[in-house]
Amino acid sequence: MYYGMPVGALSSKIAAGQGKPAQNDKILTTCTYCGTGCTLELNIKNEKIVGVTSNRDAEWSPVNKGALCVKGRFGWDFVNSPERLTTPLIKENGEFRPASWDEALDLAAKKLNAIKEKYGPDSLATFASARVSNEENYLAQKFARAALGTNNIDHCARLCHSVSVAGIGAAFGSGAMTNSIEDLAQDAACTFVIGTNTTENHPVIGYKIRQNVVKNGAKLIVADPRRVELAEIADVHMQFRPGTDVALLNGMMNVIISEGLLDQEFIEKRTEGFAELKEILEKYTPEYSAGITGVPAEDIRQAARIYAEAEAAAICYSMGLTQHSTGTDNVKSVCNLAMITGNVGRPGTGINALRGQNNVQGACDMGALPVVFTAYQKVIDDAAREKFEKAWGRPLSGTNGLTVTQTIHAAYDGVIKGMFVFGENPMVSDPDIQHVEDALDKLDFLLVQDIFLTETAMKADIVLPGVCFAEKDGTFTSTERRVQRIRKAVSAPGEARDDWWIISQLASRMGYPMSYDSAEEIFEEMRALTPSYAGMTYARLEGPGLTWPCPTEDHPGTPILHKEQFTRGLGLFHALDFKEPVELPDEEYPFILSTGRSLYHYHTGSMTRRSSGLNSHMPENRLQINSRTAAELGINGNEHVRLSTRRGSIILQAEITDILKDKVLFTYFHFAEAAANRLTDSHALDPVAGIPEFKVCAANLEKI
Ligand SMILES: Nc1nc2c(c(=O)[nH]1)N[C@H]1C(S)=C(S)[C@@H](COP(=O)(O)OP(=O)(O)OC[C@H]3O[C@@H](n4cnc5c(=O)[nH]c(N)nc54)[C@H](O)[C@@H]3O)O[C@H]1N2
Ligand SMILES: Nc1nc2c(c(=O)[nH]1)N[C@H]1C(S)=C(S)[C@@H](COP(=O)(O)OP(=O)(O)OC[C@H]3O[C@@H](n4cnc5c(=O)[nH]c(N)nc54)[C@H](O)[C@@H]3O)O[C@H]1N2
Ligand code: SF4
Ligand SMILES: [Mo]
Repeated sequence: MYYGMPVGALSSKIAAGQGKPAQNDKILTTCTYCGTGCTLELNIKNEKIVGVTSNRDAEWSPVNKGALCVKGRFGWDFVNSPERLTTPLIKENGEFRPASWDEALDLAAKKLNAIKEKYGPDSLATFASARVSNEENYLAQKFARAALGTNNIDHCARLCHSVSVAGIGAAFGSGAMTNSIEDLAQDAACTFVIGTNTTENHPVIGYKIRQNVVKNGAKLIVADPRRVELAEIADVHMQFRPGTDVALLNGMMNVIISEGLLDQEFIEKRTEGFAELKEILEKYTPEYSAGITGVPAEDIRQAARIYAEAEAAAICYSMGLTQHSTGTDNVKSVCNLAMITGNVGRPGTGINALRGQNNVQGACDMGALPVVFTAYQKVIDDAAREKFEKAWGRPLSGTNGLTVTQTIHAAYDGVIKGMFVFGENPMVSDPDIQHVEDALDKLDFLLVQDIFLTETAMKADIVLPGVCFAEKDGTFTSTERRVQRIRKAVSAPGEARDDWWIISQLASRMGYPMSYDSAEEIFEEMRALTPSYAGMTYARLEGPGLTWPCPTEDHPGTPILHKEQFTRGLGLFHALDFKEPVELPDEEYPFILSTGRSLYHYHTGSMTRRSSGLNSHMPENRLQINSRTAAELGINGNEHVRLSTRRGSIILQAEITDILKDKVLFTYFHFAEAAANRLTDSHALDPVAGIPEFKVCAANLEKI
């Protein structure tokens, strides 16, 4: 028996496992939604998924031990949707018509080759996908580099944790979550949650953090402009002005230094650059930080003390920290905080960048990024390039490629002429959708490979039908760097084919032969080129999977990074001054607008809006408005309002709530017909990693 459909209380968001061993009609696999990496059993009857159960056995369910959130438990009916793509589609006179695989693949190969010949390989770009497997991402970047001949490949990590790869990379030498999820469940004496709405967006991790507080008495600090669910049980909730994270963190570090709460030994033995940090922190007294952030100075003091005095303190963060024009600084700043208190390299400590998508960690590890091959081997490094040239039998470009955001601007400017969008939906997820649409309209050729005819696929010249997680074999890498299997449970609809098959066919028809019989064969090729995955095999991944680095076949994997020393040797402090967000409120646009997620929907909604159980909980977009703001504008409740920025405007339902402060607004980006990204800015970017400032822009609100 399930513990009922979710109705809001946390307990019902997490349904407990059934504890039965998997039977023949239950296929164990890994969840396709968030990066937590829960395992689940797809229940199959007459070749169709009829339900999801889970297994409590830690051997088969190492992360969630049978617990699942509503998306894992109920978000599977999209698989059976009649709207799935079942044949290739070719656009003629503005209309799609079904086509055979031969016709569609030959035409796509011809079009891509023609652009390559006429304008050169760097006029082509690929968006890979954090939703698909490691094997498929490995092939996508091999396709971009060896078949198209360019490093123009990137994916949604750009919009997500690109600043973590840059920021933690600069401070520690390796830009991934440092500790394990289990650490947060039992070893952390204090958890500092900054810019992650964990109970909605990584619900099983949120549940563990909560249990650690309620059962083990761990301390909890929350920094979020909204009173998110974890704030209700926090020792301190710092409800600050969006975009002022560096000022808040500097304030906490100022207290830690002035009250002598730092870990002198750790700083001396394991880090460099402390003197510069200390100097800049002098002006960030709690009173000074309070002036910028709006958090009472006494709360900043209390948070600093709780974090610094804990035996082991973990920091968890996600998009609230990263999606800013100062995203890289924000990430470096939490690294500073962890290092001055010696909270790295031990159980229950660390910088836990909660990676968003089911396989975003893997897509990065596989080199679906414009500057690196697999395992972050740089394309500008001659030795690395030679290694891949030898393995792939092609000369490769040593010029860094374009990011997602640069690619859209380059298409708009006519520099990018052809694009292959594989498992992404930028017409809903990228900033300033009007600009995205104008850019895509300028392309000579757009190829989209998806499981649905998405808003982006509608703009394509050719659409190729891939298959979803339930229909294929492969591996996903979760936020804690755990590589786990996905297993084929049902057949693909119609003529839809494995994504890796489609990419190899396309490459071969372009004149770069690729031939594989299985996902495992691709995994074997990948691990031979990828030091951190070298010791993994499908056989070893049966059971609880393995965490990287796992360099040899007898290596047990590495749950905690930077134990004895940092990947870069010494940890590096960065002296950071607070910088304001790019667009601040003014007379014309007097509100701060932030955008993000709901428990019931996932991103551009291509899957969750086709899952009736989930969609019924939130069928349309909403705008969270504080009651004072609402009263001033005469907005009384359940009514539609117009929300505008300098980019555009949308109409959506008002939700009056005091979980956020006066003058701050929050909306969701799941709804194409009232898309938050009509409003966001494609020019306000982090200068290092290029992430857009999705969390702050200036907006106006009107009653209609
Ligand atoms: N249900 C669901 N789960 C998901 C997803 C989904 O679409 N739906 N997506 C997945 C993906 S890819 C990702 S990346 C994660 C994202 O997971 P989260 O980061 O948890 O999601 P968000 O809702 O974008 O933002 C988190 C919080 O940041 C706060 N915030 C806003 N501005 C600021 C600020 O200036 N500073 C700070 N510190 N906080 C701020 C918001 O109030 C919000 O509570 O979720 C993953 N899980
Ligand atoms: N305003 C605003 N915008 C945001 C954010 C925000 O907080 N605010 N967050 C950003 C973040 S963190 C992220 S990660 C991005 C996400 O942006 P996207 O990655 O564009 O969003 P998804 O909806 O996950 O798109 C994945 C696509 O892959 C398809 N798909 C799923 N499985 C498969 C498969 O197995 N094979 C194939 N071929 N296709 C498949 C789905 O149908 C869907 O169309 O959005 C970003 N955009
Ligand atoms: S917490 Fe994430 S991985 Fe686990 S069931 Fe929910 S969506 Fe899936
Ligand atoms: Mo994300």
